[in-house]
Amino acid sequence: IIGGENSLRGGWPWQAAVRMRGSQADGRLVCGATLINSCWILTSAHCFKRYGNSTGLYKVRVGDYHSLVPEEYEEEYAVEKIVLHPRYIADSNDYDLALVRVSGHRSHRGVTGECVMLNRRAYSKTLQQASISVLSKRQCEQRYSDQFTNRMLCAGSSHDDRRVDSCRGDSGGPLVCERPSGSWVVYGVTSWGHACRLQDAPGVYTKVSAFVPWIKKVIGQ
Ligand code: 4AZ
Repeated sequence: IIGGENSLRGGWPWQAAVRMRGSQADGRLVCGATLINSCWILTSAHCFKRYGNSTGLYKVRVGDYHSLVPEEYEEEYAVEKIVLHPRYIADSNDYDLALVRVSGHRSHRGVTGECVMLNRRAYSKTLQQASISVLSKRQCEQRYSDQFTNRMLCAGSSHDDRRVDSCRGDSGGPLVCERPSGSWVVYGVTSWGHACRLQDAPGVYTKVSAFVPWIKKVIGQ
């Protein structure tokens, strides 16, 4: 996130992260994700483009705030299953959604590889949050023309002077909205955009509402 702020510890209890497991890149951040029940996380399909969708390569961390400090509430799990949306095609941004089933076995927290990661790219060490506004379909189409489909929504900063945006490392993570009742809804999954924090280039998110039947079918309820 660019232009965001530190989240509160435990403030977004459904926030999860897909990280590399084993090898020298242990712990390296792959993508953000959202815990949608006790076994499944929602993320974007393009998260598995680079290293493939073999479950042994990844682990899922939940409850994290400071990526380098093992904290009381954080937990890591092995990955049991990765289900990419069947209509997702690599190199397209459409249908950019995946479900990951987390194993019941907690795995060990690895910290070694993270120092490597820190040297490679300057991701924030603490979980960030930012407030953005969802734009109309017409505004998104104006900016992205036919790349923008019915499976997407776009959102950006409402203040020109303090622009905030999602960026590399945020992919797969949630765009959430609060209902008047106070409950929160996963509205979007961070997917793509033309650069980050560029004026007139809102971030593009997978529109979760278009996938509710598929999600229910996969997670079996
Ligand atoms: C990325 O590279 C990325 N501002 C994520 C979000 C956006 C752009 C790029 C949207 O993962």
